[in-house]
Amino acid sequence: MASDLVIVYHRQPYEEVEENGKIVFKENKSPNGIVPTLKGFFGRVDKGAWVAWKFAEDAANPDFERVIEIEDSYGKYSVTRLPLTPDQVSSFYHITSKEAFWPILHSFKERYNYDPVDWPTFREVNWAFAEAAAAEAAPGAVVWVHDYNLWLVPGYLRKLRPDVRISFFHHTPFPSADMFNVLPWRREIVDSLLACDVVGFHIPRYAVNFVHVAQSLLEVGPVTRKDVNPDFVWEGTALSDRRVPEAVMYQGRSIRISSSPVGIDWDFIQARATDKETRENAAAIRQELGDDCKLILSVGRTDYTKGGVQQLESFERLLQSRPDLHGKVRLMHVSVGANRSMTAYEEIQGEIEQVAGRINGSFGSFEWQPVALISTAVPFKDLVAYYQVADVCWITPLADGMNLVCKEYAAARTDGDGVLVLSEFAGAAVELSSAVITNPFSHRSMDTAIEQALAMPEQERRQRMKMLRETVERYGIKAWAEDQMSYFLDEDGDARLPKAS
Ligand code: GDG
Repeated sequence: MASDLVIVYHRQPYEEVEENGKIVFKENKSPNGIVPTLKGFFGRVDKGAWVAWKFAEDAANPDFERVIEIEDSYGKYSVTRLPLTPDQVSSFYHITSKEAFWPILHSFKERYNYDPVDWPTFREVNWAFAEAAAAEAAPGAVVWVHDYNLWLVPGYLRKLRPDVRISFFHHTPFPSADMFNVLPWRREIVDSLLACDVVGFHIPRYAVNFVHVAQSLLEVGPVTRKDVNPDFVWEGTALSDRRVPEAVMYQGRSIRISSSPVGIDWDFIQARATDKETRENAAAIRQELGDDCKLILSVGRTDYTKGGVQQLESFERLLQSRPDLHGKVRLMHVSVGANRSMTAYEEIQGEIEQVAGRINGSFGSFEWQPVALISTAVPFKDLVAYYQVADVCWITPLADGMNLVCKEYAAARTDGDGVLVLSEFAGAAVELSSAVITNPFSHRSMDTAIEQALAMPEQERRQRMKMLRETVERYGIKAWAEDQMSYFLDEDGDARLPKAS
């Protein structure tokens, strides 16, 4: 049956678990990550579909079904699983996406690696995603494509299915023209994105950058501009931008430009934060820490963009300059590698381990270990307990599309206490200006921010946390979802996909 909504996202929307020698599909209950939110849209349509990839060796199994029907708490939907060979995955994902696109998107020109890119393979894989989406979409359906590794899908899909409505959301930053135009495939990528009806970003700055890039490469027509939602606080950080482009004209078509920050599932985190197990867990962590020892928490994937090394170096300087803090502060640095096989991430993990080891070697004692470096994923319920205990949440990426950890921290602080120190180069800083905002490229800024956070009086902590919590609650995942859906209104103003009640 043709689908009204097709979501194209490289990851599968469920977990495959072996039970009694059989593979069963289990709902992925992880609240973090975008998958559950996207699946939430399936509850609004008669029929939804998802397109993801799967290793070809699994597909070689005679029982393999390319399209499977899933029924879970999100409704009924089908999943098309595109078999990709290990070489295709390595080429399209690990090399082209992670070694060429990722550094450019995050403005790390020096890490950009052009040489191993096999562009025909990237095209071929994107074509396969587009073909699968075209096969699933009902006439006039909405096809929602996610992230840069599928940049060419909109262009191919528009050719295959001129009738469908295409939306594309970027989860990463979108850089300036000087940076983006380093990519030799820049025109092809932008031409494909301009085949969309809507191109979405987290914050206005990325949308502005995209429009500049498009205008630098192609005949892109007048841009209408409007003031952003006045409830948002846009001033005061490196990424803030008060004006947002609304649409661009290209080849006679108008393409909407959306800027809408992804939020977190507030209700889910409130429920987790207030349940008995979490409370007990948090109390045990606090007891182990001791009353006069402060916990600084840092959580992020192991990635050079997340600024882990720079942060640990700042902590080292803090301990050098403030002997009075010895034994009185601990840093829990959670750095989990998602791409362990990649050299860039192995290198960064090695550097993190080296600095953490040096700090513990220089300052630690039998009773006190300044840095607890955690390199395996912490279960989310435990993470919420750590959020509740952490006196400071220290989130200092060098570049980050949004950053959900800082929002999760505020959501978990049902006690209204705690300090968030946040890099101005995280998209979240645009909304969360009541955090202690810091510039991770400056030693002075990093060092004063962490000292300020540790010394902050309770009244100020509570005032700032109140504002953070209000913002995070108001612009949660539901607000983002509604905003995204609002672009799919019919000409007469009716929503093609019914609004959530
Ligand atoms: C991309 C963009 C954008 C981390 N460690 C553990 C753990 N996590 C969870 C956090 C959070 C998620 O991972 C990380 O989310 P981020 O938003 O920080 O980062 P990316 O993975 O880089 O995501 C980013 C996002 O897309 C959404 O558009 O915000 O800028 O780069 O939810 O809680 N979760 C558990 N254990 C861990 O050890 N359970």
